[in-house]
Amino acid sequence: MKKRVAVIGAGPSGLAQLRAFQSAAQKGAEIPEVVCFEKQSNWGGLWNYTWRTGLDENGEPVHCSMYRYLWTNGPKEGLEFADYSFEEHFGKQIASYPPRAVMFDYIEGRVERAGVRDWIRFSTVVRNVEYEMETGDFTVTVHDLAADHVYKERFDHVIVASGHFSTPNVPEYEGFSTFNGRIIHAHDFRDAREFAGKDVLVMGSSYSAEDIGSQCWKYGAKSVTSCYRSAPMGFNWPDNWEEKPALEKLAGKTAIFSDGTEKDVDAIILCTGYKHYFPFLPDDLRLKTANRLAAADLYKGVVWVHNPKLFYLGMQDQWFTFNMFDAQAWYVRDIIMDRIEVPADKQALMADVREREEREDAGETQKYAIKYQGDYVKELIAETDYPSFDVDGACEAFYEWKAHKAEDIMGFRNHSYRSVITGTMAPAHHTPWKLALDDSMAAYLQN
Ligand code: FAD
Ligand code: NA7
Repeated sequence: MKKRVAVIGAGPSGLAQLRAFQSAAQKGAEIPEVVCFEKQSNWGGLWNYTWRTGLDENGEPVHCSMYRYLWTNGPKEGLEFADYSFEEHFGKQIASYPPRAVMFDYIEGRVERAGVRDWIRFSTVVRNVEYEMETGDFTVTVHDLAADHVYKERFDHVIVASGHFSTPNVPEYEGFSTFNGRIIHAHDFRDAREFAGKDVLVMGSSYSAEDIGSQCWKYGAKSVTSCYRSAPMGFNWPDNWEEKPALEKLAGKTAIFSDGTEKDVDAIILCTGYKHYFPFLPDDLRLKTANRLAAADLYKGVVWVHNPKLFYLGMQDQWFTFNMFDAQAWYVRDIIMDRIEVPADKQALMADVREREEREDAGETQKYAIKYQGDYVKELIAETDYPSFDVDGACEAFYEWKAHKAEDIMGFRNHSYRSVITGTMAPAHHTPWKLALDDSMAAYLQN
């Protein structure tokens, strides 16, 4: 009997898994039966934009955390698929920080060509996964939302690719319940124009705070105030952007910070991160980890040490994204297809996790972290037939990107980088980012 493999989620990670199996089949290998369950009605994961917030048309939590006018926050040269370049997809080289719609088109292009759409059961949410000791397989319970039908199927392996930037971490501060303005989490932020003319407070000092604050600034907020719990972002902000230490409380519309300073604000956007949240998994299968590079309990970053028939993709904090998900997916495929052996000794699996954690903790700089994740990508691709590429070159693009941000936070997206897949230099975009208000694919591709 053919093995059966369940993939949960058809975002970039789940799609990487489908493409990995399809590419083995294309080379003549006998592959397992692969079934992908996706709760949304289309693929692309977070990149599949919706205007909706809260609950979706089926009453499920909306997955999307992306917003209008989102351009990639790192250079595309750091995430390019090694088996499907931007040039191959668009027929030409394009500028380095594509808007979301351009990225969605690119993600979709590879899997359309692979012909794997039929492997996906859309509008189908995974409700429960259980491992049966006697039979050594998993029972997966799903809800077909379109047909309103719940059913179970058995699988030899389960691959969790449901993402971890969708369930918001929402703290509460004194005075929130009596504030007469909008308080939203980044997950529910959609259109920066809503905040034009307003004094906006963004809480947090990571990617969401930086980018959502920048969006609000670009689309006409009167002022942006950001506040940090641990460390400031420390960029050279425009004149109407001020960075403050931690919020202590609100008094009416006045935000009071830990240094005693105050600012009247009209709206608060909580850019306070996300939770790894797997409501469909029981205790013995459920990953509990901080958002870090060495995710807890995952051998080689993907194999669940407490039951190596279960895998997780993309659960790390991310410098590398699409090409790292590919490296992981090819690796998991080869374990399932008995091309790569996982040590039978659980202590060995846990020792691997410990070594990764210690090595991550040994470094303090962002450059160290980028190289650490680059080395991880190299480690995995060395063991499979995923096309090898210049990972160090991609790290270089990330180092340059960091320097460009330090130079000019509202101008870093005007820079171009060389593709490590095709060797071609990206053209400069026709309009500086802060003046480019139209984020459509047609506008972007006019280069
Ligand atoms: P996701 O994209 O989250 O996909 C997971 C999929 O699983 C979804 O389709 C979801 O519907 C499905 N799913 C979840 N639960 C279930 C269930 N129970 N049953 C069935 N299906 C389920 N990365 C970059 O490289 N560049 C960027 O510029 C960038 N910007 C970002 C901006 C924002 C605001 C956010 C939040 C993230 C950004 N990222 C960016 C990182 C992003 O995590 C990755 O690009 C990528 O989307 C992760 O892919 P994934 O497949 O692991 O997860
Ligand atoms: P991150 O990178 O997890 O950052 C979360 C931020 O929120 C970080 O600055 C935290 O401060 C801050 N935080 C968390 N809890 C609190 C509370 N209770 N009070 C104040 N501040 C808090 O999430 P992002 O959304 O920025 O980025 C996630 C992904 O989305 C990323 O990959 C991007 O590509 C887009 P800390 O530094 O821990 O003190």
